Amino acid sequence: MPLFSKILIANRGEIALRVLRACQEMGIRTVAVHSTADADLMHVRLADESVCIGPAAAKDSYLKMSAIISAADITGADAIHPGFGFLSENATFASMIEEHGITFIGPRPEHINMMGDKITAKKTMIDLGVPVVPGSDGAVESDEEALDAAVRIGYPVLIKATSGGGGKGMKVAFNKDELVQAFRMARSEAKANFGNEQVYMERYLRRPRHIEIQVLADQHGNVVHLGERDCSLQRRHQKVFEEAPSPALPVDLRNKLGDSVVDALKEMGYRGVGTLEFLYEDGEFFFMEMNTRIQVEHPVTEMITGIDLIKEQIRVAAGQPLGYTQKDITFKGHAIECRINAEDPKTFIPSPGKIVRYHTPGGFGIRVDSHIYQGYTVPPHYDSMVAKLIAYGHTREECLSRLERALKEYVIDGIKTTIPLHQKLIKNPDIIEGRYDIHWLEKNLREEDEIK
Ligand code: MV4
Repeated sequence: MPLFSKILIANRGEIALRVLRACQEMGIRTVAVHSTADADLMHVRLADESVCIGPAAAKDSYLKMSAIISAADITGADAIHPGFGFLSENATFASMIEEHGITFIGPRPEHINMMGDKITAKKTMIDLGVPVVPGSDGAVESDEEALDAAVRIGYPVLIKATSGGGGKGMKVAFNKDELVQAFRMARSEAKANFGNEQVYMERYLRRPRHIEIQVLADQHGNVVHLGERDCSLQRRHQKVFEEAPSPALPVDLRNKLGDSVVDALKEMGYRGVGTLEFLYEDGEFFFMEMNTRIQVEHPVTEMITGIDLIKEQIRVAAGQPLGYTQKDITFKGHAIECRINAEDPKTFIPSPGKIVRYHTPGGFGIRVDSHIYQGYTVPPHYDSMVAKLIAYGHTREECLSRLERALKEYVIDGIKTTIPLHQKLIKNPDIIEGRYDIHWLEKNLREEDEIK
């Protein structure tokens, strides 16, 4: 079956280059689209064709559906890869593309919509037998309903926006005196942030880990899982450091959860890549949300499975069958990703600007996914992530030692980066031992501040 002849990459930065590299290896021509601030991006130089789609502000370029679809029409692209962020989980965009006779490299619009609504996502997973955080039965609309639900769930409870995700507008209530105010605040923040005031409630887990499962499905009903990633090290809901496998997860639990997730997605008729996010506490898993896109941290899964997730995304979007089953997938060794941001490593204030000297680490077990180069100017308009440093080792210890020496080799001069933060992190006894939960990083950054 022929794949696509030309793919338009509707993204920027590191992931745009990652997709371009996959296309080139597959013999597929590429179209880069970029804003006026991004003409110097590496993938724009390497693409077969490029189209400027608007000014720097994302809403006028990378989020402008008409501009992107026009660029696809003009260049004759037969598929669009949305990357992550921007329009990657926009069901309207996916439908519009398909109406133009262009393939959206991603799930069906119905599944994007279904998972974009967090209440529907949870209900779906409950019905399909996936373990879910105990909570309200759907939306909570009034003070009385909130109080009733909290009694059933048990305090502390967490109030979340139906249209949310990424932790925005979440409120904890430890008792009934705190609940009504928390409920009202959550609703007004949800309205302001997402234009939808609907909220739901969950039992608040105090010190869980964030563990997510990678899945891959073709259009013929074949679904596999590619194991988990531990993404507990976050700051303000931004992941900082991710690893696979999780240092906290016994192998039998991984297989059990993986099988349950695969069964659920088969039943749904899902296609494409996806990630199910769970909280893990005291040996128990609780589904929170599903992301219907490729994720930033996909490389750690690639390193321990040997599967190129971007190529698989392209193949299944073209209708090709997976060609392997769950028992063909093996997990080997350990991989860790450090997200390197153009930020002050202490204050996290963005540090855009010109890179005057650049030297990337290399050698056995080291991978750098990045679009930056010497002489490149990091623009101030977008996300501050400029590189992902990924280390692989037969053991977690070897992986950490490779990271340590690669972080030492890495030279990025002219801007501030979070490399020093990672250097400190990987020398911390808790990190070395794999003893951390979702609050570990912020707590440790706070304590460091207090010492000084
Ligand atoms: C939770 C939770 C505790 N209990 N849900 C934050 C982002 C959003 N996707 C879900 N989040 C959380 N949901 C229940 N029932 C704690 C968090 C949370 C968190 C989750 C993952 C990684 C980092 C986090 C940091 C703070 C809170």
